[in-house]
Amino acid sequence: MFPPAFVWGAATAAFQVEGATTADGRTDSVWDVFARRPGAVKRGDTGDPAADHYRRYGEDVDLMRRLGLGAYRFSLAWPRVRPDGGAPNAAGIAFYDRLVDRLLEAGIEPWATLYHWDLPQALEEQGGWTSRDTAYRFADYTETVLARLGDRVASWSTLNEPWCAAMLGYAGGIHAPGRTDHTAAVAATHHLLLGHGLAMDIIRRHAPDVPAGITLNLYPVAPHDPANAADVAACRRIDGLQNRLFLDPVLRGAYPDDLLEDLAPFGIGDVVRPDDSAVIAAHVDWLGVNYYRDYRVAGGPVPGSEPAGPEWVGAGDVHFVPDPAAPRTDSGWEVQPAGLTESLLQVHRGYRPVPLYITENGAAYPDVVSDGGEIVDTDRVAFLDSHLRAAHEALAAGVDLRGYFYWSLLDNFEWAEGYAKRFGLVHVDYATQVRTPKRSAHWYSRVIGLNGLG
Ligand code: GBH
Repeated sequence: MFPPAFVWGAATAAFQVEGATTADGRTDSVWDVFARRPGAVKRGDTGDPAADHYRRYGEDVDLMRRLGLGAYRFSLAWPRVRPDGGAPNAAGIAFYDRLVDRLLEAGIEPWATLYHWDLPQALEEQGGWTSRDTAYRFADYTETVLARLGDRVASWSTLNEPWCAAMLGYAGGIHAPGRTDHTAAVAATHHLLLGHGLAMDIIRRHAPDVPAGITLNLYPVAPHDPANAADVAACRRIDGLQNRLFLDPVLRGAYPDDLLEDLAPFGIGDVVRPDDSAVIAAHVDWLGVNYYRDYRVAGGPVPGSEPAGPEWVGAGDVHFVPDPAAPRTDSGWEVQPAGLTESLLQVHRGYRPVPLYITENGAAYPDVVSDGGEIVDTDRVAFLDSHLRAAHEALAAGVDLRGYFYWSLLDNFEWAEGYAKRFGLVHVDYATQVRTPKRSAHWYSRVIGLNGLG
């Protein structure tokens, strides 16, 4: 059993589900432009049609209600709300107005994320997140959203996974805007966090009673050989870049000293101004943890390992070591439920007390259709079951865990992987846009009804 007020939800993100990328005044985001770059996204997939959620949100809310979801975590598209990062666009904001009202009518809490990676392309052309000014433009956008929806949203999140936006987008070249410049990625990291802090202040002014926080993707990191000093050092660096670079400024008020040193050659000292740390450390009411897998790392090559890619800025010689015993999802990621307990404990033990939500956890699996037409995704059911047990273990260890959001409600645009990787509880036939709840949806619905695993 989970605690009585535990929040059960599912998540999506604007660019991954909405489609309708030119409707009602929306302009290009960095992802529209990146997806048109040959080779950037598998099979040349783009943000259209996605799950056509922009037009089918009513049907989707009905589906959520039938599944018994208590909350729906979605993001707003900045280029709908302020096209080109410029003036507010009433027609674009109106979509979120309709969505929020519909959710409230259905008795589902709207959990809104302000930024899930779809920066207006016009702002990227002025430097994007490498420019300090973008943090202030994000604050302006936040102001527009809060003025309209502040009172009706149940919980606000500023950013989703700034690590991905900064490191995969500006250093790894894997995500939009597809840059491969380590100095740019460090500047982007800081300006995203600054934008978070500025946005928190605006949320407080418009919606002082509504809880607000930030969502980070956390991964527990372990040394391949704990007795090997190079492996231990590699572990410190990867844990630093992935977890502490974001957790520390938000929850402790300063970047860790070891990272300031590791990132000095990439200009961290040039972008951080003395007053920024107080802005970034604005009080958050909760921290969102997105959990997918864990990492084992070595300080040099070991059999079966892969060298760290360019997104690991300043990590030096690091190799990621697979666990041959772990099952894998369709994305090739190891299924490591114990890592979820560990990530939650890392925050619980290492930082000030803060309520935690699992804002994403999920897996891609190919659909298996049975004779009766049912999508029998037993792998996903097993994934959910093991991760919910891991979440429950964290609760038993004293972690203040308040809710769980499955990623994702619907099959959707899985970024550089396009539509081939399906994370949904609900299958989407992209040709007809017909929605079919998979076996996992029914299984999850039962868990919600029982408030436990039974
Ligand atoms: C989350 O990111 C996102 O918030 C969500 O939008 C996404 O659909 C979901 O996970 C599933 O991926 O790093 O080289 O392996 C989690 C972090 C970042 C993990 C992109 C997969 C793929 C490129 N994800 N990453 S790589």
